[in-house]
Amino acid sequence: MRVLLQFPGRGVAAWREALAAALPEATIETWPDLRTATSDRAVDRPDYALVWKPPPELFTAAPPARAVFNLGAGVDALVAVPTLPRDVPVIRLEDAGMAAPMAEYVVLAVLAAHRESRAYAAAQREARWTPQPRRAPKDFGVGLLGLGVLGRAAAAALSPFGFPLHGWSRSPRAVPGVTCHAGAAELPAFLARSRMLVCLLPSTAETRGLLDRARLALLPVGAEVVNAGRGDLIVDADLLALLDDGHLGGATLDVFRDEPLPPMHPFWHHPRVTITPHVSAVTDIESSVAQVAAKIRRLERGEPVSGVVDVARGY
Ligand code: NDP
Ligand code: OXD
Repeated sequence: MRVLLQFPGRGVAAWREALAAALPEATIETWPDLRTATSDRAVDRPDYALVWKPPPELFTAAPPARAVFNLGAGVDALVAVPTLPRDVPVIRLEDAGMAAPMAEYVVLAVLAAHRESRAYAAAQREARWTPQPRRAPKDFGVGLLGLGVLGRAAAAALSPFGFPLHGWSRSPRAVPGVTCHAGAAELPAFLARSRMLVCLLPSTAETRGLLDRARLALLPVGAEVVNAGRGDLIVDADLLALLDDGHLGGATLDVFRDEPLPPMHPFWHHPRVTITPHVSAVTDIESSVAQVAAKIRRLERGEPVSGVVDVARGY
């Protein structure tokens, strides 16, 4: 079995080592070394390609015969590659060690907002002793945009704190402890209940720009937004306008339209924006490789696998 591995930067060595240990029966080639070694000669089709943000020429030169594996949970970059083969399944990572850290990130942001950490940080800078009134968790609704692998993990991690939990998905879902909403028609009611809005949606044709001024304005006054899905789900200027006019209380952002976030972007110095550099759930190589290797073995036995992407739908 031949596996082609591509990962930008120097990280490819660690992926290769883990893959060789998990799948000793495979011959592993890496991109772009394969291209360099074969120059203009035709390359035998690899059985599987494991990729993260691949260049289009990878699929032209070495289209995989059995499957493409995305080395991340979000497939927005991959499905945008015009040469992505249409005759083999595209399979994404599911959790693979990301759900627990994502749940931590969400809990941290929600508790910080509930316990008024922005107000206390501002008071401390001015040496002001200003106790804020206690807010009951039951009055602090948390809305989860996206009830997939990560949204459900965040909901489970939030459940002990007593916040009313709401969720929104494309198709109707039943998640224990969560009042579930689905589809565009139910979005306004969901937003109106979200004192804290946590965005864990994929970036697709339907979700890009979803959080614009009109929708963000449906959140209760003082609401905070967490975005750990993708940067283009939010219209940056609309978020800033609602922070500045006092409708929104704060934003915790892990993902951005341009990454790294450009030095001149107004998010950097906004007093009520907290920024992390796309680290809420970093891909864990060992768990990811174990998951991919297990799925390759299932495919080799002719068995179905989970995590197959609907390329037309975009996730
Ligand atoms: P899943 O595919 O498991 O879940 C996606 C959820 O979004 C589903 O509930 C889906 O609805 C919902 N959804 C998709 N489109 C729409 C729509 N048009 N309207 C309403 N709901 C919609 O993905 P994961 O939970 O694994 O990951 C979510 C995203 O998180 C990834 O796509 C990626 O962008 C991001 N991510 C960010 C990381 C980071 O470090 N910041 C790390 C990993 C992922 P339905 O249930 O009906 O299918
Ligand atoms: C992913 C990510 O999608 O790291 O896996 O953002």
